[in-house]
Amino acid sequence: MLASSLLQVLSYGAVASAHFHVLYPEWRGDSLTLDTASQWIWPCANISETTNGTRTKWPTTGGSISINGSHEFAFTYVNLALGRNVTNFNISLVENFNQTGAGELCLKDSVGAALKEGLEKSNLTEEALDGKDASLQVIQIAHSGSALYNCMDITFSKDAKVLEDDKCKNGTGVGGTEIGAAEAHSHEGGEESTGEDKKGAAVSVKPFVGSGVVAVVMAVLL
Ligand SMILES: *[C@@H]1O[C@H](CO)[C@@H](O)[C@H](O)[C@H]1NC(C)=O
Ligand SMILES: *[C@@H]1O[C@H](CO)[C@@H](O)[C@H](O)[C@H]1NC(C)=O
Ligand SMILES: *[C@@H]1O[C@H](CO)[C@@H](O)[C@H](O)[C@H]1NC(C)=O
Ligand SMILES: *[C@@H]1O[C@H](CO)[C@@H](O)[C@H](O)[C@H]1NC(C)=O
Ligand SMILES: *[C@@H]1O[C@H](CO)[C@@H](O)[C@H](O)[C@H]1NC(C)=O
Ligand SMILES: *[C@@H]1O[C@H](CO)[C@@H](O)[C@H](O)[C@H]1NC(C)=O
Ligand SMILES: *[C@@H]1O[C@H](CO)[C@@H](O)[C@H](O)[C@H]1NC(C)=O
Ligand SMILES: *[C@@H]1O[C@H](CO)[C@@H](O)[C@H](O)[C@H]1NC(C)=O
Ligand SMILES: [Cu+2]
Repeated sequence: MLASSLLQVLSYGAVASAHFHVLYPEWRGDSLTLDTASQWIWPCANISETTNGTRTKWPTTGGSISINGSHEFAFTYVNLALGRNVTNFNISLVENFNQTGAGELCLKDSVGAALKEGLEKSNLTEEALDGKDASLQVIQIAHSGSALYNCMDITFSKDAKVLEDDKCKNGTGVGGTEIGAAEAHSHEGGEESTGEDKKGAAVSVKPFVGSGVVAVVMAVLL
């Protein structure tokens, strides 16, 4: 009996600790229940854009992003790919971010500066973005070092708004901190691999010292 309840705890732990839900914008599909889905599969949990077909209108100045994490902490990235059926998530909206506390985490309006910078690099204006389809990719890397993926399909709209406060909350004890590049290199033991995974995951398309640092500077300047 002890053994079986231990087993239950372990298997519950394995499931509960290995995944995250996307709350907003609506995700491509429920990667926890769809048969062929797995959050371990790059770039979008093996869910194609047409599985569900839902696209959320999202502001051209950057919209809200809300997830429900199951880890006490996880390095969290949000990337953007412009177009449809795309795998080139080369615009980084959130990086070097350490989600702390399990539960609902909502970024209401904090990705605007990074989006602006990504558009500039892509030679696109905010006006040109209006009406364009795109996909967001959320990556979480937990203590095990493996990366989890989920994607959300959007259409940029100058008329779309960020979430209202009552729909965008952080759960009790949930928050996050910026990881400095130096700090991110200073893990010990098992966590060393998170640094490597990070590079492999989001970063085939960008250098380690990326736009996040610049985005922070911009956020301060703006
Ligand atoms: C799309 O997927 C989400 C998450 O699984 C689900 O809530 C929603 O009902 C789906 N929509 C359609 C049109 O299938
Ligand atoms: C990915 O999804 C396809 C169907 O869309 C399926 O045939 C394939 O087995 C899935 N891959 C994995 C590793 O589950
Ligand atoms: C987040 O996930 C936990 C565990 O599955 C669940 O109890 C909770 O209701 C979820 N919160 C939201 C806002 O979806
Ligand atoms: C996206 O891919 C799906 C499946 O591979 C395909 O049916 C669909 O036509 C593609 N859409 C675009 C816009 O290329
Ligand atoms: C991330 O947050 C967790 C929980 O607060 C902390 O233990 C860990 O050291 C943090 N990691 C980094 C690199 O900031
Ligand atoms: C953007 O434009 C500049 C100057 O015309 C060019 O050097 C650069 O390669 C362009 N970048 C992209 C991503 O197209
Ligand atoms: C991202 O890739 C797309 C095409 O795949 C390209 O048009 C765009 O300029 C790239 N943006 C950056 C910031 O590299
Ligand atoms: C949730 O926490 C993150 C990290 O501390 C913060 O950036 C964000 O603004 C918070 N969200 C809300 C709705 O307060
Ligand atoms: Cu996990």
